[in-house]
Amino acid sequence: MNIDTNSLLDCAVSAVKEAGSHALRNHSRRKDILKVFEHDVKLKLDVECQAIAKHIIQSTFPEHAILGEEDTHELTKIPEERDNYQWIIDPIDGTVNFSNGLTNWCCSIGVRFNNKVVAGAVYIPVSDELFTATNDLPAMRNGSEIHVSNIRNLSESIVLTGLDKNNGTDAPPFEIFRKISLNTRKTRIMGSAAADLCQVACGRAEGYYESGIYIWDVAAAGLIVEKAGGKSEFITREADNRLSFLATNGEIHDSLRRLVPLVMQ
Ligand code: LIP
Repeated sequence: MNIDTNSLLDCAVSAVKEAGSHALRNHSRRKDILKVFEHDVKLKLDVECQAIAKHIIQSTFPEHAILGEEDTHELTKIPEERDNYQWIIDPIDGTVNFSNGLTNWCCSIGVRFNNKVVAGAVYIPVSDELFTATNDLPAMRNGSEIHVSNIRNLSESIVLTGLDKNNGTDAPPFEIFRKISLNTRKTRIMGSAAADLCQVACGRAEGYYESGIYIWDVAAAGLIVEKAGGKSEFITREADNRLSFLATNGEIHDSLRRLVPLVMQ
């Protein structure tokens, strides 16, 4: 059954706002850590915020599938759904930022049907910015339409990225970072993929590239970039479901893309 994307978006908006606001209200508990990894942490608030989002989604759409970052223990088995809606939740994207008191983090929820994202909402609580899009509505920031920038040259562009450190310092991401830095006006690592993509969507940066991320980092915000007039694409998908993802204002897409596969494994 096809559902009006407005209903999906309304539910996604309630869920990101409730979950994101819960994290902000409980900022004093940001160091309550469940698990420490070499380059990451998992917080009690990650789990709580996901539960809040799930409860809202399940109350409205009980038959829909949910893929939440905090439920996914076996990363080789990320399920895809056919002929059903699948809600993809990142309760706190930028958990390390949040836990350390840095302000760039967000809550992100995308809705897929037959593996195509049809609605997405990203809420950045600290700046109270809500980014939204559906496949038939434009991208918006706090209810006003947004557009990517019209910068055409990579040399004048700001590109946001991250460094996937899993394979050590000789790994391709370090070489890609060097190339991007040398060919753009500025490269920035801000620590939240979904929030970064929203910056591209509203014209504050021209591009985003990162490897070693997961579908919940980019599902909602990839659509938001596209509906703001930009372009996004999955470059690779590894056996463990880690992804390389590129999104731009469209104008610099080919130039930025040319820097990526040269050093890709
Ligand atoms: C984070 C991303 C960030 C990336 C981190 C991590 P999390 O998501 O958004 O850009 O560099 O490795 O994946 O884990 O905070 O939801």
